[in-house]
Amino acid sequence: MSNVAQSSSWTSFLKSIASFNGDLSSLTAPPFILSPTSLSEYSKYWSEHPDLLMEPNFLANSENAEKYEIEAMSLKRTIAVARWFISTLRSQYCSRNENMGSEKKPLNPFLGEVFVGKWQDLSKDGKIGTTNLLSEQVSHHPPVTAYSIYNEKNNTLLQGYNGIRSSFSTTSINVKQYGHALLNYQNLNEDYLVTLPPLHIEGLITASPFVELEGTSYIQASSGYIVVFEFSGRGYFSGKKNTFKARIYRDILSSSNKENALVTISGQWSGKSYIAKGSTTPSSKSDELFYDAQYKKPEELIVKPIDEQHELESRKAWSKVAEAIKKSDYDLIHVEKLKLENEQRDLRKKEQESDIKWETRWFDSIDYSDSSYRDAFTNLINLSNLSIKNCPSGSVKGGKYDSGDAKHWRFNPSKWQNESEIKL
Ligand code: CLR
Repeated sequence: MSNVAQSSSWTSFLKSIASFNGDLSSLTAPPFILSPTSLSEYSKYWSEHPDLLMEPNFLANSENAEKYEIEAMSLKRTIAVARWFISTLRSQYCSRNENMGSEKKPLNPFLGEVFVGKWQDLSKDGKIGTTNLLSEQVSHHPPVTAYSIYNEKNNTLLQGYNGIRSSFSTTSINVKQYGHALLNYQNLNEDYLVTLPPLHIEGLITASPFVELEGTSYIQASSGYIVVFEFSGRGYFSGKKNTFKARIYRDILSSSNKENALVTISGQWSGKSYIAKGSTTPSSKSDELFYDAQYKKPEELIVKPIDEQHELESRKAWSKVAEAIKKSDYDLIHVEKLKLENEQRDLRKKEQESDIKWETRWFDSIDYSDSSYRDAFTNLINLSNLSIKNCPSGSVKGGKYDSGDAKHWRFNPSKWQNESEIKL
């Protein structure tokens, strides 16, 4: 075991996890496990392969297509969306390990913190266009981040929000994700609902934490097709880490029997995966490569230099804390964090005194408890038989987690159009 793992700061951190109240952000961690990056930045992981996110646009139905052609094309687009989803996972769940040596504790965004940037079109023919990211901390207790990823050229909008609830079990931290992503291809008149998988953090005893995905994620298409992803760590499907199996069904009804799968995909989401027709598991020897996560590097988001940023922009607001973390200066980290936290506390106090509520900048909380209300989301919820409630992502309707309010964060484009202070 490493020195770090045996250090008193790590063992006391482990003890505090064992007795904590569920809010990971409230834990004081030793400096070597702190990341200089705020959680509000993590929204960028959804689009580090913009070409894959745009791909369904290039698989449109041909004019006067017959029914079977339309069916075939919507299946192709669903496969493309599944490929994009798999392509996000390495960035989402492995990038801290790859860039900083282990999973880290991100900075806990303050209410109203924003993070924005863009991906330039790297294609030769210019058909991808620029993709913009807007990320905003819409709640602090509990932490919730909302985001909008918009590509004007292809009229494509990915929006979503996420929060977590965690618990501790003997050697790992179990994390349930709340929220979802909604994908709209306006030119295709097609929508997708993406749910977020549960995960657990392993490697705590040895002070080298890493994430393992578990359980299920769904992608429901407005065409009816549904993709069911099953995740597992080392040793369940095979001896390899980060494995998954995905099955695509004609609709939720046919998904009750695995034999009904039209397409089966399997492999490692951080490595190679394969695809085959029908319900048999594809093999690396005889079947087609579905995705290779190591083949193309993630495209980096372009973010303005800090001195051009607004006070609410993540990297600017946290710059002194981030510097202190990079220097591993524990006292300075503490001092700079306290400054920020006190400022926030004062702001909230002033708001309370004058009876003003903090207004979110680009997102609205929409209450779906009125069952006569209809939009793309309610349509996808009905198709998928998933819960409409704000409960663990991917919970089924009528299941044991189907409870809570029915409020979800949605992007409000007119708020962004009227934005005068924050620039991309
Ligand atoms: C945030 C939303 C992203 C996907 C994602 C990836 C990693 C998760 C993160 C989410 C939430 C915060 C998280 C992190 C891994 C570790 C970190 C759970 C879900 C916790 C707070 C860190 C705990 C401290 C350990 C390093 C011991 O789309």
